Amino acid sequence: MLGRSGAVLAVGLSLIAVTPASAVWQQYNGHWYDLTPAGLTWTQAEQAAVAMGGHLVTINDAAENAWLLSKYDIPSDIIWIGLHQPPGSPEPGGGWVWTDGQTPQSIGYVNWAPPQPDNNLGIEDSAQMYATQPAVEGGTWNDLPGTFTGMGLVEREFDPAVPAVSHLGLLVLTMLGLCVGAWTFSRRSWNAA
Ligand SMILES: [Ca+2]
Ligand SMILES: [Ca+2]
Repeated sequence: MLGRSGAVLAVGLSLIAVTPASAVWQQYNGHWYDLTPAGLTWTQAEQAAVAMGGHLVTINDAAENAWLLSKYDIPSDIIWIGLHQPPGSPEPGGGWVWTDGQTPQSIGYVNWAPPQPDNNLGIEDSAQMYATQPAVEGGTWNDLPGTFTGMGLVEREFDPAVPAVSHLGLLVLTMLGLCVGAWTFSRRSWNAA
């Protein structure tokens, strides 16, 4: 009886833990991309990206940058990318790091719009991608205050069409399995006694 109810509970918990899928994911080079809702600071956009099963985008080369611009050329809003500058970094060009831990140096690619990053007013620590309009050069990057609000460009490594159980879900299922196993074992021991 517990086995059946345990299985039902496990299925329920796994469904809760399933990463929500969006209807507008677009695939490129084995990764999937989408936008967060609008009106988010850089940090909120990254949190939304994580909730969507990914992170704010890491742009590895000019081809990925060009593909992103072809799909997400949105002049009406700030489009956050995953490049961020921790507090205390040497200004204006030091310390920049992508959400996945890679750096422009480790990747060997940047696409700042000259003279960016400029740390304007001394408060710019988060990167946007310019649209083709009204910027002079679409697809280039600019540092902005992370407190500004816009949409985040999300990149995830796993197919959104295949629901992925989160680490928490796996942990819960493992614990549940151990409990059911222990209960079954103890019951057999009791019956054998
Ligand atoms: Ca800065
Ligand atoms: Ca700037």
